[in-house]
Amino acid sequence: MPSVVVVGTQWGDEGKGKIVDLLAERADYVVRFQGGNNAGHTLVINGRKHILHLIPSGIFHEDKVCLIGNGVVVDPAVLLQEIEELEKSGLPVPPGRLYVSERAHLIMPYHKAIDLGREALKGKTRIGTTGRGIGPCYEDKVARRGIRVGELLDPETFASKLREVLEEKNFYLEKYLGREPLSFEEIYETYLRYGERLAPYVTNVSEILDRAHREGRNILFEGAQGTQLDIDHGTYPFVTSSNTVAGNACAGAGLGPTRIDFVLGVAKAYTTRVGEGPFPTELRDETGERLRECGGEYGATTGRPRRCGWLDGVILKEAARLNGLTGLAITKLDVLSGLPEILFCEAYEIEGRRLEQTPVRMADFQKLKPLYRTFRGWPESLEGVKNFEDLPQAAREYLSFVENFLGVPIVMISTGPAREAHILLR
Ligand code: 2SA
Ligand code: MG
Repeated sequence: MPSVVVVGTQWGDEGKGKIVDLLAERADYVVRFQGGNNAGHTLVINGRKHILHLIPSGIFHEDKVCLIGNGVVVDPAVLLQEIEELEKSGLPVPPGRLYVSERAHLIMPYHKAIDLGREALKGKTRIGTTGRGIGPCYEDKVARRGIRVGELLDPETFASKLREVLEEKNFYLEKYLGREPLSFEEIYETYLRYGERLAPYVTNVSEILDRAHREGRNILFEGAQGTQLDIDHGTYPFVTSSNTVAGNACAGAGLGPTRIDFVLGVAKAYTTRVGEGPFPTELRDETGERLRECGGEYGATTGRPRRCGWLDGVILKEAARLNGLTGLAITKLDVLSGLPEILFCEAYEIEGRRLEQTPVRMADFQKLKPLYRTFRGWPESLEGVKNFEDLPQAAREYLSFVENFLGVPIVMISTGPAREAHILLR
């Protein structure tokens, strides 16, 4: 496994954190390449629950180097707090174990204020963002007025950029969103202190990766969110503000596409979504509630209850195509235990026509009907199952169908939250 990219195939929360944690055992470097602290990876290690938002999950393996790439948007307060909390729980995070790209963009207090202010103003038409300032930060990056981590280390550059940008932001906050203007001095002082503390971690991540690749090291790219939240390919505008597809591992970390060997897609055995936006296989009934309760489907970042539904083959096929998946990891199979039957969406129907891909216009989603294939459920618990052959027959039938439908081999199955609860297939 030289370089592997792990991505979510649905709307995030597929259980990527656990898969990355397992793969990290064989990796030398674990890299985040997009998103920010809108991600939340929950890991259960030795019975203890840890939630990471910015630091790659590889941090729990002591000999790995964790990298935050240029494509990530970094809230320095969150990053420092995460480092502190890990250290408090007995896990030191010295520079050398963690590096942050000097080219990553900083999430500033006005990004959060704008994110929250806009969502409040939109009311019913809101996106349902995580409120972490992700979108406004990426906007500034693309508009070429963002402030990068490297600039925080030079007080003069930082002051002049902040002064210029803040004038515009305060105008927008006050006049358009009806919010209080933010103080230059306060932000400046606070962020300079962040900068001092982060300085030893800041470096050129692309160079580290290039060297690692030349030395034949194993690199693991940890995607955040999921394919249907991709800014280009997802259910726009109900998406996040970065490219979540595997291709962005290269741009977001500074490594060329010829350096990637394997793309692993993570799919939950059913579907969930948090926030607003279309969700064709959503279950607004008891089965949906049962999935939420049994699966503990509450956001790791915001605690919001996740919407739940059947597995959607249409979006999984899109994920296989958009990411060029070489393998699939199925998570939370155990949550389906005890359901009398299990439905799988093979295609959609719209105005009497069969549709094999997601529509481009939001209005069309309202007219969709999922076309389901029904599978037998299984009553058995999957606890302790370590081989595919030992799964209940109905579970094997379901998985084999999914594998053939997508034309992507299932390489791993997760059967519970603990590190040990998984089956390796190849
Ligand atoms: P944003 O904040 O601008 O990225 O929000 C835009 C949309 O993207 C969705 N989004 C997510 N969906 C699922 N999981 C995410 N991460 C957290 C987690 C979510 C949480 O891992 O548990 O805890 O609530 C994530 N991040 C962004 C978001 O819901 C919007 O629909
Ligand atoms: Mg998550």
